[in-house]
Amino acid sequence: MNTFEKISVVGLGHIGLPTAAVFANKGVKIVGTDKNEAVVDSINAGKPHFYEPNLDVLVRRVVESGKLSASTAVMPADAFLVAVPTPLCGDGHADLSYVQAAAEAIAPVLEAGNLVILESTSPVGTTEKMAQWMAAIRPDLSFPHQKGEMSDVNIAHCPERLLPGRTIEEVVNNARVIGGMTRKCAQRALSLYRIVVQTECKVTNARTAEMSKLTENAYRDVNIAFANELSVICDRHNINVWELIQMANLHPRVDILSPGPGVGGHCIAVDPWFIVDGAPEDAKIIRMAREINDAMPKVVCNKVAQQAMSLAKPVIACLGLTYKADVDDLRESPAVDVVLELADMAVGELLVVDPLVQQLPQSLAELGLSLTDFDVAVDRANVILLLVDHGAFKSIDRELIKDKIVVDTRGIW
Ligand code: SAJ
Repeated sequence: MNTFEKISVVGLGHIGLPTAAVFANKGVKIVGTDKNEAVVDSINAGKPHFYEPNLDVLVRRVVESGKLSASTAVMPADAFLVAVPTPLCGDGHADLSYVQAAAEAIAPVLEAGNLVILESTSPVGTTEKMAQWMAAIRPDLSFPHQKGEMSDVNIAHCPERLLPGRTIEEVVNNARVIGGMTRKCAQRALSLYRIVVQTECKVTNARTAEMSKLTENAYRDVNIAFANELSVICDRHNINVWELIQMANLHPRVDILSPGPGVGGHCIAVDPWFIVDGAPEDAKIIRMAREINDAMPKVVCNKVAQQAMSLAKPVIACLGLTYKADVDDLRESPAVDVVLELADMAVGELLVVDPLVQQLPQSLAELGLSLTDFDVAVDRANVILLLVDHGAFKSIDRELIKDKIVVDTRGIW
């Protein structure tokens, strides 16, 4: 019952592919599925379709050994791992259409004794919905919401917590929260993760597991919002917020995070909304934190506009575009929002610099902007706006900027 000879991974993206490769490397036969044919072809040729340290070597190895193969159709297996996107709709709801599509693709090949695990970050109740979507297609099988511990199919939620850039090691070394729709579902999911996970696995119910992932990211969002609110208050009182935080953090029970131009990435800026959406009356701090963090790009732009007013012809070097330091990821980046807003406000000429970005996002390219070399931008600009604390910017020669207006949103100078 608890042996998994063949696992189907549905969704071969930033989470699904590294997870599939790590399981395959442990000798489990993995049949991966992705609706994108180009992704499937690339994986079957032994090549990941995105950059992640060490993933290329691992994928080549497991494809060559026959342990990993990909297809656009879901194949029968002992267990199914669903790692599809759960983006935010414009109205603040989670878009569960990818989870539903995955459930409906798995259902036809399900057999009694199978285990289905949802890894996608999901609003509370999604795992139950997934069970219902499968049950609607397979009335011949029983599911946990119908037969509890006696169900033919076991279903669990085990949220991914992988940090891009470190996914291969984190699949193995990150503690996991495993939430079963029943106790047996959780135990079976635990035995599956034990194949690869070398650290603690906490077993709970599906709803707690769903909420735990949302809680982790909302916790961080709220704490960053506190730091951002402090920075606005400090500006009003002409206090250096970085110095202030350093002082306050000397207290043994205070640990304030860093203010910045806002919160980006595909997780922290998104997941708290799933909590708000599920409990709009009660999620007061969580909603406000999102609003505070989302307002930060505008705060930065107003500050730049105010400082640039004294200049006849402001030329602003915007340093950094990615959502955080030392990644090449532009998703939900507040730095991009700042540049867009500055262009909209027509504060001055904009020069955009990011050594980690090869191509400007469409929204910026459409404005006629292009990437400028650091040296050229700093030489030409009379305003230096630091948006991302990339290592390359931390070590610049301060002489270069000493006669310019500097707005350092990350407190590195
Ligand atoms: N940020 C600040 N001030 C800080 C810390 C971060 O402004 O003091 C900003 C960053 O610049 C960035 C954003 O917040 O724009 C998020 O960065 P992050 O490093 O805090 O988190 P992510 O989005 O890269 O990854 C998070 C992680 N979750 C937590 O730390 C609770 C990661 O472990 C999760 O796997 C990931 O979300 C996810 O998949 O949910």
